[in-house]
Amino acid sequence: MSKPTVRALAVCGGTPAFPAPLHVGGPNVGDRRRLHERLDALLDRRWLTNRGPLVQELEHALTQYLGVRHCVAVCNATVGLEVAARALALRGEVIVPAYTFVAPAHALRWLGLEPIFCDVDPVTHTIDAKKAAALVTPRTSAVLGVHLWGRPCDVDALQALARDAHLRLLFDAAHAFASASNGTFVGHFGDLEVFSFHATKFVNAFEGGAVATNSDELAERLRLMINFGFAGYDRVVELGTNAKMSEMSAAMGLTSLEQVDAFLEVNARNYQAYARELQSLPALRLMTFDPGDRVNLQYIVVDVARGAALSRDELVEVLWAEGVRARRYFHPGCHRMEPYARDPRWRTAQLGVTEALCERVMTLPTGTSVSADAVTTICDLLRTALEHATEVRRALAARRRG
Ligand code: T4K
Repeated sequence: MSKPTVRALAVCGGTPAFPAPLHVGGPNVGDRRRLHERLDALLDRRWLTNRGPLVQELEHALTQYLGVRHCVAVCNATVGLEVAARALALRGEVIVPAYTFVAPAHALRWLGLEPIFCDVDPVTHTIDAKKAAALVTPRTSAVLGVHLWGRPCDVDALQALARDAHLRLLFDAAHAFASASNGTFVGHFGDLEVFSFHATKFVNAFEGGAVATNSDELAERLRLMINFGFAGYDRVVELGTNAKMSEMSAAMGLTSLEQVDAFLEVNARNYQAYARELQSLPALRLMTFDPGDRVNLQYIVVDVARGAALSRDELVEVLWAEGVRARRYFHPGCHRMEPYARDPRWRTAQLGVTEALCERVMTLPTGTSVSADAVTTICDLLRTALEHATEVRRALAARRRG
């Protein structure tokens, strides 16, 4: 497709570039035949959940892939975080980044713990370990880092903080399956790490997750807790819940896991295509990563420079009109969401980096549902919009007036 003229932009009355919407997080499907075989087999077995053979196979495959001692499959990462917090006997306050999806904060609050929101690093978007250290009080029991965008946190600094302040350290690794820091896979850090296998994630199990740990003791507690505390047919030895993964989810998880290399390749191809195309648009800065890290590139993260011809929100509106469902992840920051926002502490808190990122960052579609040509088209749309900002802004205002 040749570069669109401003008149061809959908906000200016043109035809949307993508008749079927392109999503951030459009699922990676994998090999359907393998999935169907697994689904047929599980139906034939009539064993649908409660740590059936597919869940066991998935857990084994995950531990093999990551080289970690234990992976406990769970129904989703949010409940996985709740169970993890209980298994670690957290109490009082837990330090979490403000700039992330709301799930980790909610998981803590759901348990009656108090999330203490910490600002993030402006370059990596992950929790700022120095600022986290300044938030430690006698009531703090843990730090919960989030490997945002699949990029490992500064694990060394956080491990040092946890050791020196006698805190537990856990990671929300929802975005970070197959990511690694200096050759060590995410899954090995802190006391434990929680992956998400939600439909939109790099590896998906429709809904699902896994808690990875190298601690035998924690793994045992987690296994009891996710199954009502049952240690045998009718023997309950712990407070528990139902956080089990179903066999159907495990079937999808295994099918997805078999394709990790292919997914990594597609994400790298799309990332390079975005990097090439966005090079000529200095107002749009594509997130870059440390050479020592391996990142699964499941998120294409673009920082719209302050002073760009169009704002992040205007660009997102232009893209939505074209069928490109760019997201304002993670606006407006967890501390600005309920129930936290009503707390005077968070209403008045100044988390400068988080607030700036919330205003400037957008994520663009990638994954196996997005071709390299689609990436070029998306970037051409952005280029045309930025080059004709005055006209685009006028068109946006007219659309809003209806
Ligand atoms: N920690 C972090 C850092 C997280 O980002 C998340 C979840 C969690 C913890 C909790 O993990 P889980 O408990 O979910 O395992 C989506 C996901 O629902 C959510 O899982 C994810 N993070 C978050 C970043 O994105 P939403 O509400 O922003 O979007 P949603 O689910 O409507 O999906 C995004 C787009 O994907 C949609 O516009 C359409 C497309 N889509 C979605 C689904 C479900 C598809 O094309 N097919 C699909 O099946 O939360």
